[in-house]
Amino acid sequence: KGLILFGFLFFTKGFAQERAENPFIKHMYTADPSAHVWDDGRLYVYPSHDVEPARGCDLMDGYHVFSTDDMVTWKDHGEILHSRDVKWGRPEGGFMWAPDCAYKNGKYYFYYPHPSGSDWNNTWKIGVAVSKYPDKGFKDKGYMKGVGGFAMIDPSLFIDDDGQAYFYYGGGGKCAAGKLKDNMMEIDGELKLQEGLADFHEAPWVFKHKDLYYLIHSDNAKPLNNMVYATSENPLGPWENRGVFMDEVGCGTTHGSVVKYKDQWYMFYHNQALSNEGNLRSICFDKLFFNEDGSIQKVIQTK
Ligand code: FUB
Repeated sequence: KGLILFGFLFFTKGFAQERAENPFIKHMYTADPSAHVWDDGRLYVYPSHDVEPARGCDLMDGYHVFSTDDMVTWKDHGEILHSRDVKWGRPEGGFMWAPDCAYKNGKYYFYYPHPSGSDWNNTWKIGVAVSKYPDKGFKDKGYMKGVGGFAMIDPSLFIDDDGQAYFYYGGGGKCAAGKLKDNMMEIDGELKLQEGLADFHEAPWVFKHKDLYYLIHSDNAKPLNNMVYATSENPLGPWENRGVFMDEVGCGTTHGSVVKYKDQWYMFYHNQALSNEGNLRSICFDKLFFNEDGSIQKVIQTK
């Protein structure tokens, strides 16, 4: 009997560890997950923080970071930046939207969109905070220069194999990108509108798989957006649209990131499963698989 019980416990534990417990952060509302694997061997997720009451994205006011080394147990490292820490920011706070983080020359650079004045709709900047650590010690260093012209939201960073950093951002139908200088705060040359994307809405994220560059983003499908992808042989395009790889998530927004960890690719995304309310979102992940020809198989969302 003891042996049978041991076998049962072993089987259920193994099964539980294989499963993605979605949403995997349950003690607070989170959205727009940007996932990275850093040199310490852990996978870190930098999301937005939705807060109650579910009034809209105006109350989002600070960022937490989460990490894991087994995709099962997640650590909340606490708040790494709040609007009160941003000297140039909107006096009333709020509107700390979808962030990303990059590692370069021994430092972590945290990028976040935030209005610089009370006229929140016309004063957005992409702020940059820097730290020696991935999960603490971030100090605001001001905002990126030479970035603007349209929706200043959804920054994301891609570091190529040769160490060159690329900066992407966009919303409202347009996506722009450019090389970053070594200081990680200035564009080297000019930002370029990304060509070849189809039905771009927002949430660009770039990664590389077998020498091919992939740009994922949300589309404008009604009533709910899907995640689509495009590929290119160049990190700045032009891109070839490859279609939907993840259906709508049951939420008014969709936004995510793709990362490889311990030989498995994952799609991080959010839904509203915990609240049933589009302004109180929760982050999830599921496995992502490629076909031999480089196309992405449809991501199956586990609930
Ligand atoms: O979280 C605020 C906004 O909602 C993001 O900037 C968009 O991508 C959408 O997810």
